[in-house]
Amino acid sequence: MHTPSNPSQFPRSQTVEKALQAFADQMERTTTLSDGVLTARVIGEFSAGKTRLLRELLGELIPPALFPVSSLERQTRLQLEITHGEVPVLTLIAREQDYTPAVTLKILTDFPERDALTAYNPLLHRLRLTLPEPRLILPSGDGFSDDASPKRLFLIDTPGWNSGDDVLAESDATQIMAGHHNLALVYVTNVTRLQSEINAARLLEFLDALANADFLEEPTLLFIVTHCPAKDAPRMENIALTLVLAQWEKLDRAADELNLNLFCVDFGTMKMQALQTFRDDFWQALLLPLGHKDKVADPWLSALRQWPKEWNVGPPVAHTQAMLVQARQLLGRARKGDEFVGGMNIHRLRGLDTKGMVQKVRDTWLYQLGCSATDLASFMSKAPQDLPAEHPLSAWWKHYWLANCRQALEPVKAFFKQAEQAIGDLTPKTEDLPAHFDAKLAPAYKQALAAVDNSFTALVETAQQVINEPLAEKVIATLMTLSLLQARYADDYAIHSEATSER
Ligand SMILES: Nc1nc2c(ncn2[C@@H]2O[C@H](COP(=O)(O)OP(=O)(O)OP(=O)(O)O)[C@@H](O)[C@H]2O)c(=O)[nH]1
Ligand SMILES: [Mg+2]
Repeated sequence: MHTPSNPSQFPRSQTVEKALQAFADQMERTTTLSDGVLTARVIGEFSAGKTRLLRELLGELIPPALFPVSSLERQTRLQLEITHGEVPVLTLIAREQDYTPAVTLKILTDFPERDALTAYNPLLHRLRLTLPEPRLILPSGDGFSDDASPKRLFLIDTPGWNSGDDVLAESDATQIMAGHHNLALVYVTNVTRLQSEINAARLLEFLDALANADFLEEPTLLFIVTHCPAKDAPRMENIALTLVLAQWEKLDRAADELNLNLFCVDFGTMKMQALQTFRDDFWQALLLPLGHKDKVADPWLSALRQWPKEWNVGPPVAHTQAMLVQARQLLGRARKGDEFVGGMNIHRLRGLDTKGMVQKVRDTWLYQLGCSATDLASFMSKAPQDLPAEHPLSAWWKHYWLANCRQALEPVKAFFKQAEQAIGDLTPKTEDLPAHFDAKLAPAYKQALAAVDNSFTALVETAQQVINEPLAEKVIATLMTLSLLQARYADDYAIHSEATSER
C-alpha cells in the first residue's frame, strides 16, 4: 500500500478536522475571559520581598524582559496586576479601582524601572502582566455577582510603605491595604523587621483594613516572612503567630475569625524542592476559599458543564442509533429465505387483476416487514435529529454526523422505495415473481445492507455507552476522538480499496 501524502486523499478526516476547528473557535469566542473583581493583594514594607515572592511563584512563566524589577532599593511604584492570558504580555493601563474597566495605554516590551513611571499617578494607573497560569482563572466567576462566566483573578503587587515621597504610600493606608473584593491578602515582611516598632504599627493598620475588608469567604491572610533561614523558621513562625494574634485581638477579633497561613522562607538559599513545596502550599492556601467546585481551571470545562439542556447531544445520538436499529430490522425482514416476498408465487395470484395483485403482494410484504403502511411511510420520511444552529458542535453535526447518517440511511430508503415500485410494476403478465423481485431489488438490497454496517454505524453503536456519562466534557471528547479515528479509518480504507482495484 502506498503512503498517501496528499491531504485531498483524506477528505473525511479533513471534514472532521475543519468541523472541530469550528467548534474550538466558537468555544474560544464564547468562553473568553473577562476581568473579575476578585483580587489577592500583596502588602508590606518596601524591600520586604513582595515582588520577589511573585517572581518565585511564577518565575518560569515570565519572559526575562518582563521580569518585575525587585531590588535593594524601593522599587515598585505602580500596582502590578498579574492575571491569566494565553501569552505573557505586559501593559500599562489606566484603572482606578478593581471594579473599573482597564484601559490599555501601552504595551511594554521591558519591565520599566521605577523612574520610567514617574509621569503616571499610582492612584490612576497600574501595570498588568498576563501569564499562561490557569490558577489565575476563576472558571465559575468571581463570586461577586450572579454572573458565573469565567473571570480573571488578580494577584496584585503593591508599592511598599515607608517609601517617603510617594503619594500612594502616603495616602490612606486602607486604600492600598485591601482590595474591593478579596480572595486573600498576602502580607510580606523581612524577618529582621518582623518585630520592629514601625512595622508593628503598620501591621495593626493592615489587620484593621483586613478586618473591615470584603472577602469571598472568611478573612484570609497569607503571612510571609522572608530572609528567614530554614533553621529559624519554626521559632519565627511562633513569633509571627503571636504577633498577628495579639494585634488581631487588639481589634477585638477572635483568633478563629481569621484564616491565617504562615510561611517563613529564605528565597536566597531555598533549594528547588523546598521552593516547589512552598509554591504548592501557597497556592493551596490562596485558592482554598474558592472551594472544590472551582478546581476546574479550564473555562471550556465550566462552559461545557453549563450548556443548556437542549444542547445535550445524548438524545440525538440515541435517536440516530434507534433509526439504524429500525433500518437493520426492516432489512432483516425484507428477505424470507431467499425470496423478497416470501411464499408468494404467481399461482396464488391467479384470477386477480393488476390492482388486486398489487394489493395482495403489498399486504404480504408489509406483513412480512411487520409494519403497517403508515409505519413504513413514517420510517421513510424520518430524518435524524438536528442540533440547534447556535450549538457549538453544529458544524460537526451537520458535516460529519448527519452526512454519515445520510450515507447510512439513504440506501435503505432507496431499497424500500424500489420495493414499492417493483410491487407496483406487477401485472398479470409477470411470469416469475421471485425472478421479478430479484432483478429489481437484489443490487439495492446489497447496497443497503452494506450501508448500515460500516465504521460509522459501529461508532454510533459504541457512542451509546458514553452518552449517559454525567460529565459533558467526557461525552464530547469521546465523540470527537471517535469521529476523528473513524474518518481517518474510512479514508485509509478508501485509499486501500482504490489501490487494490487498480492492481
Ligand atoms: N536572600 C533573600 N533575599 C530576598 C528575599 N526576599 C526578597 N529578597 C531580596 O530583597 C530585595 C527586595 O525585594 P523586593 O521583592 O524588591 O521587595 P518589595 O517588597 O517588592 O519592595 P518594594 O517594591 O520597594 O516595595 C531584593 O533584592 C530581593 O531579591 C529572601 O527571602 N531572601
Ligand atoms: Mg516590589
